[in-house]
Amino acid sequence: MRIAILGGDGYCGWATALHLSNRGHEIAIIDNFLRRQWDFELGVQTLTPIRPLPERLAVWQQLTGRVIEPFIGDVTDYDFLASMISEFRPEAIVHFAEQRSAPYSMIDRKHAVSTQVNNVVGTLNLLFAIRELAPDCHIVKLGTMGEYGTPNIDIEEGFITIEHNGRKDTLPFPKQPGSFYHLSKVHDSHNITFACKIWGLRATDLNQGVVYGTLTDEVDMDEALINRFDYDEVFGTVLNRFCAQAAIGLPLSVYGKGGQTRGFLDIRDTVRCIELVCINPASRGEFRVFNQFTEQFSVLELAKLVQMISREMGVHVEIDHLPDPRVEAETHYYNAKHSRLADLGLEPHLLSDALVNSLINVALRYRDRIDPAMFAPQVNWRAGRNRRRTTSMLGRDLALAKEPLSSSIS
Ligand code: NAD
Ligand code: USQ
Repeated sequence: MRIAILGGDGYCGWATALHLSNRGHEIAIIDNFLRRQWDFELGVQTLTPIRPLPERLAVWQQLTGRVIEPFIGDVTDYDFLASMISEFRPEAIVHFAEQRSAPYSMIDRKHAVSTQVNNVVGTLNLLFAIRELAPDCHIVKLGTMGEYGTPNIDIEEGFITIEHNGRKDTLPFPKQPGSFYHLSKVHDSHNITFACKIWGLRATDLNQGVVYGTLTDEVDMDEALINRFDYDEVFGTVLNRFCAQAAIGLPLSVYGKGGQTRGFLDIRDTVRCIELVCINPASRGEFRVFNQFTEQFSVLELAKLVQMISREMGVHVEIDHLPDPRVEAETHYYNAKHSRLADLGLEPHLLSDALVNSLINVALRYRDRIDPAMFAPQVNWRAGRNRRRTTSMLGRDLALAKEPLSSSIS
């Protein structure tokens, strides 16, 4: 298939692009390197030394003989997006190109606005461009399990059948997101549902859980293909942070009681899920929702797991309970359905299978690059304005995002 990966220089996008290319699909990567700019703005960097995109792609081509076509530009720039679609003519577009950090979106007004503008406008542009230029193209959109929040009932896959005053209907599952970032995904879901209904587009919304792991078969082929491993307080996800903390003997930073339970999946399953969804597309006019995760854990369970494995490796780490900087339930019911990807053939990897190789060993390998100052949570949900350290990029990032660097660097 011809598949365009929006956000293909990022964590999920890079691993997915390589996997699909390796499987024989024709791949284009679309990215404007906004994420690399956000790291610069915040003064943070991935633990792993990721290479510039042209270098990554050249190494991939040398190793496999496969070409991935880069289109460098901004998906919030309609003309750029439309020209990419006209030139590449994708059968599926996988949309990863959004600002994906909840803490980033909660820094202050400017960051909340730039997150929602980037995410909602990019997705709207995509819907209009597909309607105009490629109405048969399947949209594979990355949503998040965090759209649902933590209701005191089972979470269904996108829709719930309810009876009210003697009448019955199947309706979108209620959304109770926990950050302006998570809210942007809810807005996207509504816009996509509407576009499928009025224009007959085809779309799959993947409500993905927290992704972990660095290695996939493809990324592991060469050091130059290494993927991101974010551990800072803004972009670092919880398991990465615990493994990086363990690697330098710091206490694990559990927020509050640690009963916050989330769905998780291995990056090897992310890439597989995307292929399964692309080769089994939604029908015209259909808006599908799949919950994309494989196991659920509480934050405290994860901390205990990392502590236990570290002990087996000869390192003793403590578990700290820090005041929770977020507004979220610290203990709650959680039971989310996730059978639709398994029905398509997903055979999950388990965390027990990845924790040492894909996380702790990677953290140990690059431990000299760990900056302990990156762990302390500084973004607080209750504050309207956080004093998060940023560079002078702050006011410029949106303006830069509006100026495509060039339409292609092929
Ligand atoms: P990431 O930040 O590593 O990658 C996103 C990429 O998109 C970056 O390379 C960035 O430069 C690019 N981008 C952002 N805005 C853009 C724009 N306007 N135009 C062009 N490129 C743009 O994020 P990720 O972890 O790979 O996440 C990818 C997607 O998956 C996001 O939508 C995220 O919400 C979703 N998701 C991620 C996780 C996770 O645990 N990482 C979990 C659930 C859902
Ligand atoms: N947490 C800690 N200690 C830490 C960091 C986080 O206890 O040092 C807690 C948080 O309070 C939260 C949980 O761990 O309860 C998960 O936080 P996270 O930062 O790992 O993940 P989250 O903010 O939910 O966001 C990540 C991705 C996002 C994606 C989401 C999927 O950054 O793009 O949408 O996971 S989900 O969680 O299903 O919404």
